[in-house]
Amino acid sequence: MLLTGAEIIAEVLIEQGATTIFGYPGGAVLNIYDALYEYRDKIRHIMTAHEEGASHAADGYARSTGKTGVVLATSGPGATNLVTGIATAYMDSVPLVALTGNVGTSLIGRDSFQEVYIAGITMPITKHNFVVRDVTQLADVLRDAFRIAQTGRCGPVLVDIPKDVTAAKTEFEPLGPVVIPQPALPAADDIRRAANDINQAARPIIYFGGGVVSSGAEVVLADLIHTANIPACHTIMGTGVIGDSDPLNLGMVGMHGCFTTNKAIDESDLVIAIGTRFSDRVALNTTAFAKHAKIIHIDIDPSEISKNVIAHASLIGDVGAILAAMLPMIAPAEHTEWRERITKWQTEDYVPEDSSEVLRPHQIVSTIARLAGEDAIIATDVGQHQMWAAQYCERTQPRSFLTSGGLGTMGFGYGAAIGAKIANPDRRVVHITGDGSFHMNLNEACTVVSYDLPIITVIVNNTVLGMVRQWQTVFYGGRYSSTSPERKTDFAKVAEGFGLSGVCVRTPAEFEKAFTQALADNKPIWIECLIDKDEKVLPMIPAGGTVRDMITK
Ligand SMILES: Cc1ncc(C[n+]2csc(CCOP(=O)(O)OP(=O)(O)O)c2C)c(N)n1
Repeated sequence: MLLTGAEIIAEVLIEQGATTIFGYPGGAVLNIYDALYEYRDKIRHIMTAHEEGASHAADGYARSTGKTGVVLATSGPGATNLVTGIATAYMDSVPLVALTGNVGTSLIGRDSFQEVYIAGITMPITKHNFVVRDVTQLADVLRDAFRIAQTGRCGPVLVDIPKDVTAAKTEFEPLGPVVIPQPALPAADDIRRAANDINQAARPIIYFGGGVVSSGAEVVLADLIHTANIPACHTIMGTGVIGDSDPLNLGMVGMHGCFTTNKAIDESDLVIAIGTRFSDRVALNTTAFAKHAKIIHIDIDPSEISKNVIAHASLIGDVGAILAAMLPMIAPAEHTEWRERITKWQTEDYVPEDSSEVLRPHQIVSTIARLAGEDAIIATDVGQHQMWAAQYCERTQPRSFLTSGGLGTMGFGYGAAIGAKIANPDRRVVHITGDGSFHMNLNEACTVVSYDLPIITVIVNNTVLGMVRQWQTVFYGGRYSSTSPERKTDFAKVAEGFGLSGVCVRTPAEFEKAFTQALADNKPIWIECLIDKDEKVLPMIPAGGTVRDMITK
């Protein structure tokens, strides 16, 4: 059939299963928006307050479902407003297709109104990007974008489309969804060798990350952990993969991980790293990390092997498929002595003190986890509240804790919560934010109200840029340069102005009452929690340090 470029975009989105897109209109994408009007029964377009919000929403949609998120923006400032969202998705390996309009092909390169070279700008933060100059190539380029976003290690792909390409016509033939090639399994001998190492280890530990979530490998990972009785720890991206109540789950590793976890890595004789990349938040000191251990690295991306920490052996491919192939070769074990040592360390773990008079951050998060239940999705912004959320959120399912791990993007949370709620209308979505982060994205309240999304936003308000201030306390002798903005924002009034409700609470009892009410009302709401500005995220290992440098006060 003969279609315009704009209609072809709509057809390919449908063909690839993308029935929801997030975006914001403008001159260069007018033809696309006109087509979206025509296709409004088949494609739901969610208009956010800001293109950055749209990009985080598409990302939250993808993280919470495993499907590819799609975001659409106009040329120039619309396109550059996507940059933070694209970089966020890139750092956390989230499949995303970003569509940008551009000025007409005859205007490209002339500093035309709202022209930017977005393909150049996003080159280092996309897996790949395209500029489509000929409508006859549009359908295949879009299909390629979906294929690349989901192949191997997932990530964002950008397709820039000049305005005249969206108006031009060509023949279109529908195809099915792109086929994602499955990576080959490593050689059987290599898998056997790794299994033998695991069988022989006296003090093994599994350290896993977001790759397990991308691969959907949570069940086979749990089987491995339980068959061989191997204690496991995770990065922030691996939160929820194994429930906190599992005695073999030692919790989070790294800068704000528990003492036991970091100690166990330090004393282990074998680290089995699965779907993770030894980032500087985990392997804070790359030469001292697990220095008594042999390291087996299992990952889909060969470029991660020995990038930060030298691996003694590696298995490249889909982590779920590799673990499934390895499982029959794993001998049941007890590791009694090793587990006893770990249990003893657990008695030395940092435990924050509860209070009934003032709100303590761990109590806020534990209350959310308890009242919202296991099925709730938690989305966070970035800062201390993010770490408290990770430490105490008690998720038991993958894809239920959405956070910007790699880029650490303040302003990620509200958009991500919107994307998650659109994708999962029957699940509770709670957005945990800080007062600093929330000032970066509270404009998305209008989106939440427009689409009637009952997202509960919990603002952990310490009145300061807490995480940066914590570093100033610990490493700069309390010289608080520009971390106390002295803002006088009345969140409840602002909420009201946007058309949702807001309350402010100061004690655990008040918070529990407000949160319970919010769950019952099932409407969008902001709950502001006033906490002390000197609350710290503990424990903490300073950058470049080891478990021996851990701070607990
Ligand atoms: C976009 C962006 N700008 C700056 C930073 C640096 N940064 C990291 S944490 C933080 C403070 C966050 O403050 P807030 O959201 O109030 O959370 P809190 O740490 O107080 O819980 C800042 C400024 C960042 N991560 N992202």
